[in-house]
Formats: sequence, C-alpha cells, structure tokens
Amino acid sequence: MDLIDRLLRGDRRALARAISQVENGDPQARDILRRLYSYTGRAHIIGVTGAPGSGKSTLVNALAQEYRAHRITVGVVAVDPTSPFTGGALLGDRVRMRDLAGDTGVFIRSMASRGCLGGLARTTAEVVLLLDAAGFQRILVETVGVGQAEVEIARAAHTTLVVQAPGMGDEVQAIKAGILEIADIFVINKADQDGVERTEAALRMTLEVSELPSHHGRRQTIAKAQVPSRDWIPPILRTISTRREGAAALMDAIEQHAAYLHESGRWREREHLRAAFGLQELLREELIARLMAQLPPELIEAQVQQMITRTIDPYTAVNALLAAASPLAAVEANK
Ligand SMILES: Nc1nc2c(ncn2[C@@H]2O[C@H](COP(=O)(O)OP(=O)(O)O)[C@@H](O)[C@H]2O)c(=O)[nH]1
Ligand SMILES: [Mg+2]
Repeated sequence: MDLIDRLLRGDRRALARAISQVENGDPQARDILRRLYSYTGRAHIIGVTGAPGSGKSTLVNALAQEYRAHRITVGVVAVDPTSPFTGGALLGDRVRMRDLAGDTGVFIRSMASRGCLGGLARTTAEVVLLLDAAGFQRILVETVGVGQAEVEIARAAHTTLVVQAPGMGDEVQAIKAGILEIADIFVINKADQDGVERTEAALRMTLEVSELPSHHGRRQTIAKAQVPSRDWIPPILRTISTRREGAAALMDAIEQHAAYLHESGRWREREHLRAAFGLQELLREELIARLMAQLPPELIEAQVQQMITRTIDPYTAVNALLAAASPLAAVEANK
C-alpha cells in the first residue's frame, strides 16, 4: 500500500513521513498534497494564539484531553519559534507527551518557525491538510501571536482562541490591533493567579468600545452591543490549564462557534476566503519561482548596480526584467 492510502487510513508513520516531506520541501510533498486535497475539508481547525508563556501549550493539552474524553480525535500543530529545527520539545510539549502518550486519537507535531521552506504560513497550512486527510476531527494550531505570519496562521483557522494570562504587563498592550479582530474566543488562562479580575476588566473595556473601520474610510467607534444579534460576540472564558479547569466550558464554546459558523453561512465564507487566499499565495510563489528560473542572475545584478548608481529606478528595472523573462510577463500589470 502506498503512502497516500496508508495516510488516509490514519497510519501514523505514513502521516509523520508526509509531514516531514512537507516541512523539508521535498519534491514529493507537492504530489502527496495534490492527491490528498479531495479528502480534506472535514476537520474543524482551531487556532490558539497568544504571548509566549501565557499557557497555550498547556491549554492545548487540556483541550485535547477534553476532546478525547468525548472520543473526538485531535491533531495538534505547534509552531515553536524557539526550538531548533530538529530540536528538543519544550516543557509544554513534554507535558503533552506524558498526558496523551499512547493515544492513537491524538497526533502532535511541533514545528520550528525558522527553516521551513516555502514559508511558515504555507507549511503550517499544508501540515493541517495532512492531519485533515488523516481523519483528525479537530486540529489545534498553536502559534505565538506575534508577526504577520502568525496572524495569517490564525486567520487560516475556523475558530481562533486568543490566550492571555494575568500579570504579564500591560493588558491593553497585549491586545494588539489585528489580534482583536481575529479573536473568536478570548481565554484568560492562569485564572489561579493574581490580577485575573484586572485582566478581564481591561479586556472587556477594550471589547465594549472597539474601534472598527467604517466603509467610508473614516474610523468609527461602535459598541459591540450594536452588532446585529446574529453575529458572534466573542466570549471571555477563564481557564486553569494546569488543572484542566475550564477546559470543558472552552470546548463547549468552540463547538458553539462551529455551530454558529454553519448556521450563519460563515463557515462557507471562511472556506471561500481560505481557498482564495491559498490560491493567491501559491500563484504568487509559483510565478516568482518560474520568473527567477528564466532570469540569469547577472541580469538581476546588473539592474541592482544601475539602481545603486541611480542610473535607473526600481520600477524601470522590474519592467526590464519582466520584459527579458517572457512575452506574457512583459505585459505591465497596471496598464
Ligand atoms: N499557575 C498556572 N500556570 C500555568 C497555567 N497554564 C500554564 N501554566 C504554566 O505556565 C508556563 C508556560 O506554559 P506553556 O503552556 O508552555 O505556555 P506557552 O508558551 O504559551 O505555550 C508553564 O510553566 C505552565 O506550567 C495555569 O493555568 N496556571
Ligand atoms: Mg507553547
């Protein structure tokens, strides 16, 4: 039986191998993803984002156990910026290993954020596809919550959890622009620690009067209460992940969000966005790769040299390179 068939039957070794191939940018990976794509689209993808140390890994572990208690299978992708590519698992991962060891209904993969060929967001999305094809019903994606790639990964989820912890400095600061807009559920973890009330109050205040851009380019202040009732209002939940407290309520909220997405038609909308975004990314990458394959490095260097001496401007340089590459590419995009 080949790798694809084994992976579709949930064979863990086949899945692990396919993931490695995706991470390493193996030429076979693309073929695997091509053949598996029609078997994907069944999993509920849940992004978990927040500052380092807020307890995301511990929370994911607690959630995974909660799902397993309900016989729901779980795949976990942890995007870890600190561990080296082949490196050792962090504390959170070791805790996960211990609690979930030997359970075939769980599959955990930590990925280093540096060294991924083809970009972190795409590699993560591809690993999620593999877990989806392997039949995992929920896929938890843990990211750090800083930087554009992290926001993109969270955006690729159906449901995004934003995790905060008390006593981690300026709470309002932690709720960065962009994070607020991607949050479907807020989790205040470490609810056993001092300052949990203050953290929640700060979060509520930010949510109640949140600034949203209007359609006319002006910024408009609207109260969340004015949002039509069919819309989802992100709940704020407290957890103590180290004791698994609040995990059941969090799982319920996630399931409610999935139900909301289906009933409101938003699931379809998100799938449409995900597909359109994925297509655009791939197209961009593919175009660049094909273009670079056609252009001699000396020609590019010559443009750079002329730019340095201000003999030409970058726009003219780009046009010259595109003209040299192919008749199709020579057509200026904005003419
Ligand atoms: N007191 C307390 N500590 C927690 C809780 N959740 C996680 N931690 C601890 O916080 C530290 C960081 O947790 P981790 O899950 O690795 O955070 P991450 O960096 O966001 O993934 C670890 O020492 C955890 O044991 C909690 O609910 N209460
Ligand atoms: Mg972690």
